[in-house]
Amino acid sequence: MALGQINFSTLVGLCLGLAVATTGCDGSSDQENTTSSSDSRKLIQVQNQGQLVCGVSGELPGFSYVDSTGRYAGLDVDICRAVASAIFDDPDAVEFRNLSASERFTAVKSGEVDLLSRNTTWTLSRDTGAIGMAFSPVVFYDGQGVMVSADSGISTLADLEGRAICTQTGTTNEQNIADRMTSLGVEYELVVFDDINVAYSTYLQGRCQAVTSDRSQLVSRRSQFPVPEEHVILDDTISKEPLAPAVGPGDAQWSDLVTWVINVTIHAEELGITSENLQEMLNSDNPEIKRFLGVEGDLGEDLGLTNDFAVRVINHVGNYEEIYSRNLGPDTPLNLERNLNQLWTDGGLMYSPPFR
Ligand SMILES: N[C@@H](CCC(=O)N[C@@H](CS)C(=O)NCC(=O)O)C(=O)O
Repeated sequence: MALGQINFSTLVGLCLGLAVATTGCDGSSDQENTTSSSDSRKLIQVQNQGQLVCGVSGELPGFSYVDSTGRYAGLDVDICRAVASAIFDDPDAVEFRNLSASERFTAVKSGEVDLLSRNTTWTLSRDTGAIGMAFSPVVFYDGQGVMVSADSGISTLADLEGRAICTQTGTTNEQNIADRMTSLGVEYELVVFDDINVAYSTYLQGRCQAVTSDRSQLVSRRSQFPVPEEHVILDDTISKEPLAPAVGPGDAQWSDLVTWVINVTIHAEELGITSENLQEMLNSDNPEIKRFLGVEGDLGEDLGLTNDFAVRVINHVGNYEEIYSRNLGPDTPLNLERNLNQLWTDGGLMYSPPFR
């Protein structure tokens, strides 16, 4: 219903070049939601599709997987849902596509997916050249680790001399381990797989003495092992893995839209706005909050969205802290400390540019 109304309104706005008033579905009120025409071909296509097609891993609890109720869940999944909320006021207006590491960029370039939200490290060569993604802000600062079995006697990377290490092809992990072992002068055998499940089962069968990946992924995968305590992650963090969503090149407005939806989640945490207190915050006298929530100003319109797009995102998905806690926090099997993923005001790296 809401979906239909918004598509219709958008279509009318686009065809006639008119601004059309619609009503928000979050009960947020009396405030006017203005849908403006858009310069983004991708946004128009997504609006016409009536849903966002989002590329995820689908194999990684905490980030993207199908939970016990059959629903996609995880931090990467919530980014897809946040973008769908901003556009459609509906976090379920998403079709998820599982992509392997080596499939992911082609799927964006070919237009098979509208957004890639798949534990993907932002690097220079992925930003430029033949891959040429347009990356959005980092949603999780990670680093690469190495996991071994607790009784292997391996406690440093040097102990991996002459051993086999499993990882997935098409990843930064494959390249980073090679760099680190070369600089340490350690001879080892790298065994790569296109299918991550095979990489981990090969490790569990003992055919590789170690498996390497982003630390969050090692923790996520370990939580699903038959006996997680039998596996330890070495202290060394061998790389920086800033994980960020990405879209295809050449559509700056689409890229801005995804960027500012992510910024909404971070800025909402900074302003203390949650899905719980949102209605109260809509009555705030604070000019910054009024502008951010679209009670005043037209920040959303400039993105091709409604001015209450932040309200939609926070209402359906929550702020960054809510997203983090739900997927990776102490009540989840991953139980990952926020560390670098805290707000800048708490000593972390999460920082949104101003909403003005
Ligand atoms: N962040 C790294 C690694 C990403 C990655 O694909 N990791 C593998 C594990 S090594 C994974 O998540 N596989 C899950 C899958 O293929 O669904 C990158 O962007 O290259």
